[in-house]
Amino acid sequence: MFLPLLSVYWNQKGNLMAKIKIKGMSCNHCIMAVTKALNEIEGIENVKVDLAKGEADFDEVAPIGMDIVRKAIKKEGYEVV
Ligand SMILES: [Cu+2]
Repeated sequence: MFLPLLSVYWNQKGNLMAKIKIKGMSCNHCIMAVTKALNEIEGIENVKVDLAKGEADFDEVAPIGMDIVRKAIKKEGYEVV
């Protein structure tokens, strides 16, 4: 099962990019925690978190399971929506 994403697109370098919505982020610590959690997942690179939008963008260099992403985010105390 692959990640049902808010949006998936190819950037200028030809990498597959993904965007997910995350609930519960409120400060810089949250950005750091989410960024670290996502970067540790195999297949995810170049994580960028937008606190105001409650979104995270990243390169998807290999197929990523939604359950893995959900669990990693939940472990930090946030929720993928
Ligand atoms: Cu915070």
